[in-house]
Amino acid sequence: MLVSVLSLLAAASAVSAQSSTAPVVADNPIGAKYVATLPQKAGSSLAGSIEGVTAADGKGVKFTVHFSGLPATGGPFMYHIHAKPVPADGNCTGTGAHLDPYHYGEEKACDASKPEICQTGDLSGKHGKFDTNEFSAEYTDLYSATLPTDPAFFGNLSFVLHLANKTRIGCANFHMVSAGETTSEPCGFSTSASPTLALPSTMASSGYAVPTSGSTGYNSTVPMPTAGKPSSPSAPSASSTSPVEFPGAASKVAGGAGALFAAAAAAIFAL
Ligand SMILES: *[C@@H]1O[C@H](CO)[C@@H](O)[C@H](O)[C@H]1NC(C)=O
Ligand SMILES: *[C@@H]1O[C@H](CO)[C@@H](O)[C@H](O)[C@H]1NC(C)=O
Ligand SMILES: *[C@@H]1O[C@H](CO)[C@@H](O)[C@H](O)[C@H]1NC(C)=O
Ligand SMILES: *[C@@H]1O[C@H](CO)[C@@H](O)[C@H](O)[C@H]1NC(C)=O
Ligand SMILES: [Cu+2]
Repeated sequence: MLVSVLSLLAAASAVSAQSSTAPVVADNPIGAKYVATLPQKAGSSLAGSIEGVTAADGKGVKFTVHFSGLPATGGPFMYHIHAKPVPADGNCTGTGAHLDPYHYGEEKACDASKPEICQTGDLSGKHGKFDTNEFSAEYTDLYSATLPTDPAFFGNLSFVLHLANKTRIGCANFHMVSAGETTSEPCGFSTSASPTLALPSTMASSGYAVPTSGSTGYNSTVPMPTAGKPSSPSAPSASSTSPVEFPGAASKVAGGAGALFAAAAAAIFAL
């Protein structure tokens, strides 16, 4: 009996890690700005940057994207926010998978007409790939966060530029230009905004960069806004591959998991 209860609970918790819809992030700090710039590599003309600024009324993030010097073949090119920063050695593989706090997964392509179910980090899936030597775009992504306590926060992460076959041809870390100002301060906590904290944009790294002697120019100890310790929900952990559960996930699967939980609970009471 106990065994069957445990297996029911295991099945239920597996179901609760299922994907859920990304909410529109409506409380981003006004004026918050993060920038990531690809470093110049010897022998490569590839250049680019992504800037993310809190969009109007704190709803979503306005991204300004520039790339140039793309190879003549290998497109269409894709770019994403990844779940981990670029490591000190500059190896883009170290950025892990895409930022995907609501567990859409890697298997299904993003349907741009349903951006709320895509991986929050799949910027080119939601807003367009490109197949040109140069590319510029500006758009608002409603599911990205400049609020450090939001699961879709990207300010301490990275972006990766890929060939169509997923080869990572460049990556860079986001750095804070401004933490912005929160309009409301629930429970007296403040994000102690530092509106004009400028960080050198050269503090970025890319995959397979030849290490220059002396310094890598990269420093992973980026000052981040410390907006107090969020108690919930947790952001995706960089060091863990196990799925993070979010409150929304469980309610989305009320039919499956809820029924299983009910069955399990009933079984426990029957013991
Ligand atoms: C990806 O495409 C590039 C350019 O077409 C090619 O040079 C490279 O070998 C491909 N990599 C893989 C893993 O298929
Ligand atoms: C980058 O990291 C991956 C995975 O850790 C490893 O397989 C690969 O050899 C590394 N590449 C370089 C150039 O160090
Ligand atoms: C990024 O910042 C958030 C909020 O402070 C934190 O929860 C998360 O662990 C950080 N991620 C990384 C990869 O440092
Ligand atoms: C990075 O910053 C930390 C703290 O400011 C410092 O101790 C460290 O030496 C720096 N590393 C590099 C590579 O600049
Ligand atoms: Cu990617």
